[in-house]
Amino acid sequence: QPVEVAPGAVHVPGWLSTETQRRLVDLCREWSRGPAGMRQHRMPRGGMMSVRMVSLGWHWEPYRYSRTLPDGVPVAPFPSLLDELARAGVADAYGAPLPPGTPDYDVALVNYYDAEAKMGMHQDREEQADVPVVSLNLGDACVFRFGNTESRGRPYTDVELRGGDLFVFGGPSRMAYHGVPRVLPGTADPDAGLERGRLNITIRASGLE
Ligand code: MD5
Ligand code: FE
Repeated sequence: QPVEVAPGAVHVPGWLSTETQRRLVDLCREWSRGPAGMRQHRMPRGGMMSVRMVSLGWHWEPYRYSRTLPDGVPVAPFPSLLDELARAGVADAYGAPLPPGTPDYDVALVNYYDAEAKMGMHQDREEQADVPVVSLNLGDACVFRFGNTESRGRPYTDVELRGGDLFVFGGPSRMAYHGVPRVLPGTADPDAGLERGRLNITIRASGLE
């Protein structure tokens, strides 16, 4: 039941089984622990991001990738499960697998949103490869704002993303501005493993060596 929101931007509601959601929530908890675990980043102008993040494969911070955290701690490895889910997600969203020769998925950002967290409109432009981004959603629903490639402003489309949903952004939508204006607290399925807050796993190909 894929829904094309814009060319190359496809929402697949209810893509993850309840069991896979629980497994991913457990893995997010593991990835969040330890010195390479979840942190809150400072933006270049001084404010703190409200979303908490952990990176796998490459460390993302505003606005660059590196192999180590600022304190020299190595980044946790990129799990092959996320490559498998990303490829399966693209195939289901687009109705065709990624073409041979597409660079491999090698980085994931796990974003945790509490009830008050938001993400401003931005582009994902640190990657050097033009490969669709895959977004997996767990826990509370949110309003996801999908914009245009020209500016942070209108036109945009607001989509409700719920726990278990898949979203794939590629082709002409890869450089669209997007953000999360609000979380919808208390909307998570209690059987899906996350009682409060929203987790988003965004899987990407960095195109970096
Ligand atoms: C989130 N995360 O819900 C979103 C989901 C981020 C981020 O935006 O950068 O961590 S991933 C949404 C996304 C990725 C790449 C392209 C587009 C959307 N897009 O073209 O709209 O926490
Ligand atoms: Fe983004």
